[in-house]
Amino acid sequence: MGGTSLGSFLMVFVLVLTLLLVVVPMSEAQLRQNFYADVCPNVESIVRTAVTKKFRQTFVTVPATLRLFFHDCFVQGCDASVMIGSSGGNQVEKDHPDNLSLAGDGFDTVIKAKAAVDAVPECRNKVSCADILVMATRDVISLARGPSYAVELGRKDGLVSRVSDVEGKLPQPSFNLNQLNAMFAANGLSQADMIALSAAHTVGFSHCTKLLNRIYNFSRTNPVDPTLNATYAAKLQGMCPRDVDPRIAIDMDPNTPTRFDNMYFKNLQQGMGLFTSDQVLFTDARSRPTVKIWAHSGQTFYKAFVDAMTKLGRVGVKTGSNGNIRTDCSVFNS
Ligand code: HEM
Ligand SMILES: *[C@@H]1O[C@H](CO)[C@@H](O)[C@H](O)[C@H]1NC(C)=O
Ligand SMILES: *[C@@H]1O[C@H](CO)[C@@H](O)[C@H](O)[C@H]1NC(C)=O
Ligand SMILES: CC(=O)N[C@H]1CO[C@H](CO)[C@@H](O)[C@@H]1O
Repeated sequence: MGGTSLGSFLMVFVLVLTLLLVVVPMSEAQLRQNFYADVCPNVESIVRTAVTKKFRQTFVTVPATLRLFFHDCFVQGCDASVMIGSSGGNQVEKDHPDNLSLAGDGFDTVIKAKAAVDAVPECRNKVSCADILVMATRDVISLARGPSYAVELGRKDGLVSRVSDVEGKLPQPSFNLNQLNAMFAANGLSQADMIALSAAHTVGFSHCTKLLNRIYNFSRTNPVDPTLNATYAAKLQGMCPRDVDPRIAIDMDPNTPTRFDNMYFKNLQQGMGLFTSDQVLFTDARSRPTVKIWAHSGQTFYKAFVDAMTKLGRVGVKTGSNGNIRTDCSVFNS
């Protein structure tokens, strides 16, 4: 070994070390708790007050905000791009058919919380819509008597929202376990994260049209999905007749529809998962053990859910010049 190779070894070593020091923290995108402590110290209580007021007007605030957060993060990252309204002929994320039932109350919750934040002079235009959506989501979960947790903040709002970006990014109710795992893995989420997050279906509504195939047309030999509880299937047929008005929606958790609890997992054990993508978590032997544990222990589920929500909140976060702070959450800054 000559002096040159030792020299180049050292140079490479120093280079790699420098890269590690610089790149690793940057890839975490600098989210942290109390991000607004200096510029808008009361932001979390301002948002909570606005969300609580909206919650008292309608329970739909809870599922609508929670689902809006999920759809935001899975398409182009948690950057409030889902909130952009279409203008002229430009189709944006929320115009995609998969947005169905992104209930207006979710958008309204963020817009009202943003107005409350911006009404405080020192906070005006300092807090991103993406972060307001994260805080509002945390608040609706605890208002529905789910877990309370601290959120990481520091996201910027995205500069792009295209309907074409939604294609293939959101899970479908017909998905099997492999398809679910693949789509969540593409967002850095594990099977356990996927199962925990799916329990969001412990609150909220589904349009009948999303489950008709399971109760009337499942297969030629058996029109009702055999993994569906027969008593529940009959009840669903009562609420959702074949020719149902497509605007009719039903509770996704028939037992405790307004409570954020672990009933979702207990329902799965009874064959009462509403979608194929729900029930498969119990029928597939790879995910069943997790369902059983969380059906048994609400506290264990809560911990897994909070961890998974925190990871979901880190997906595709914008910082620096690839984002900004929108003055109106539904319009790009001009
Ligand atoms: C795992 C794959 C998932 C699939 C296939 C799926 C699919 C669906 C579908 C089809 C609906 C009914 C929409 C309608 O008919 O209006 C729905 C509703 C809902 N989803 Fe999911 N979802 C999934 C995961 C999630 C996750 C991870 C969350 C949040 C963390 C979530 C939150 C919700 C909520 C809260 C509702 C009720 C919306 C409302 O009442 O306005 N879902 N989901
Ligand atoms: C059931 O299947 C038939 C024939 O395949 C189709 O015409 C009908 O629209 C389907 N109904 C539902 C509710 O999916
Ligand atoms: C179907 O649901 C009922 C409650 O609605 C329950 O008593 C029964 O055990 C369930 N059947 C199966 C096979 O899980
Ligand atoms: C809330 C919302 O923006 N809904 C839109 C979802 O997409 C359909 C078209 O696929 C629009 O008609 C809805 O207005």
